[in-house]
Order: sequence, then structure tokens, then C-alpha cells
Amino acid sequence: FNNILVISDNAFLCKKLENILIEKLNDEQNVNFAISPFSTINDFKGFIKSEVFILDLKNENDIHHITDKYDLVLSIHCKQFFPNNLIDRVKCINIHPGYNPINRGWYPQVFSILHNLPIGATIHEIDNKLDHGPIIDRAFVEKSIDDTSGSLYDKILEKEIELFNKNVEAILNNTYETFFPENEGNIFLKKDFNNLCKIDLQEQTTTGQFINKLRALSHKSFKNAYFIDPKSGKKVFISINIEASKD
Ligand code: 0FX
Repeated sequence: FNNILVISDNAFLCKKLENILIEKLNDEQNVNFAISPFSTINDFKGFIKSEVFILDLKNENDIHHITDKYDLVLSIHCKQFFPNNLIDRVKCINIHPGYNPINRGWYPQVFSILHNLPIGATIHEIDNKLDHGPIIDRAFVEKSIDDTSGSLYDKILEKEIELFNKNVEAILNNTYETFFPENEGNIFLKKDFNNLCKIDLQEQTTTGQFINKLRALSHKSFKNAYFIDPKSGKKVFISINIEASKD
């Protein structure tokens, strides 16, 4: 591949992978960076070395621009769905913060903690279903009893960077091999996450399940889990502070 487009909505990962990519490009290859219309361009400008422009994958002209100019699109946590008129015409590869097909969809580590599912990272070709196409490489990440969504997410990002490093040359030279996921696996969406955030004070559960729910919804300073104060009707946000003993 000679003309590569990275499309991303995650400035941190973009920066990390830009460094790896640029180092591995040969003289004929060049890479450009784009983000989605709903992302903030200033989060990327100055943060990554390359110029960044906005592409709307629902816009026919933007799709034409991509298919005319590029022969490889890398999706690095791009929050837009890749339409058929793009994936049918250009090779599109996705880096997913979950182990396909076990953790397809949104915020995989949240549902991994909640449902006690293994977790990891995957690089795969994009087909017309979410996090579904032929797999180029994948790896598990170790999950600890005191991981929250936040701490597990950081481990997954590290694994994504490691996987990208390992596979980048084969991807750029189009010499990688793929295999199909074993089954359709699990898929969770943004609406599943939103539904999870409201804690029902009357719900009966085990303490273990409740702790897991709080671990799954505790992510740095995000205000995720909440219950409604019966008196004031206000949302009361809740998260967990959890740490296993060192011995
Ligand atoms: O870029 P990203 O890490 O990834 C998301 C999806 O999880 C992923 O499956 C998809 N392939 C990709 C395109 O988009 O998303 P983020 O930076 O918005 O969120 C990172 C983490 O932060 C998320 O895993 C959970 C946490 N988070 C995020 C938001 C916005 C929360 O806990 N609460 C929130 O409100």
C-alpha cells in the first residue's frame, strides 16, 4: 500500500501509532490523518505531527475523496461506521480495544468486567458488521480482581500499541494473513452502557455482582453509575475505589 489514511477519534492512540507508522514507511509510502466531524480538531492539532482534516463517512464526496486517493484506511478508534461504498473499494483495517469475537462493540472492558469475559485487543479487516471482519492478529490482556474500567482500559491500549508494532510492516506491505473469528461472539452497544449506568436502588443482586458493576462503571473521573435520590430526584453519582493487597 502506498497511500495510507488513518481515521481516528482518539488523539492519544493516534499519537502513539503515528510514531510507529512514520518510522516504518518506505520512500514511496505516505500517510494522512483524519478525524470525524464530531471530534475536536484542536485535540489532535499540535498533539500529532501530521496535518489533520475532517472526514464524514456519511458524505458521498468524502467517500470519493478517500477511494480516489488512498489504497489503505486504518481505523484507530474511529467512531464512524464504515459504509459499504468505502469498504468495497478500499482495504480498511481496524484496531479494536477488545478480543474479537468475544468483546465486539462499545467499551469492551466494561462488559468484560460485568460479564466476566476474557478481554484483549484485535487488529482486523473491516467488513459490513461491527468489529467482525477477518482477523489479522489478536491478544489477551490479564484482568485483575481490582481492575476497574479505567485501569483495564490502560492495559488494553498498551496491548493495542504492542499488536500494532508487531503487525505494522506486514500491514503496510500487504503481506499479512487473516483468519475468520470462530463465531459471532458478543456485541454490546453504547445504549447498553447507558442503560447500565442507572442503578435501581430496589434491585436485588449479590454483593459480588454489585461490586463488579461498580468496577465496570468506574473509569477515572467519568461520572457513569448513578442512582436517583428519592427525596430530591437528583442523580447521585457513584464509583468504586478498589485495591488488592500486595501480599
Ligand atoms: O476511543 P475509545 O477508547 O473507543 C470507543 C469504543 O469503546 C470502541 O469499541 C470503538 N471501536 C471506538 C471507535 O470507540 O472511546 P472513548 O475515548 O470515548 O472512551 C474510552 C473509555 O472511557 C471507554 O472505554 C469507557 C470510558 N468512558 C468514556 C466515556 C465517554 C466512560 O467510562 N464514560 C464515558 O462517558
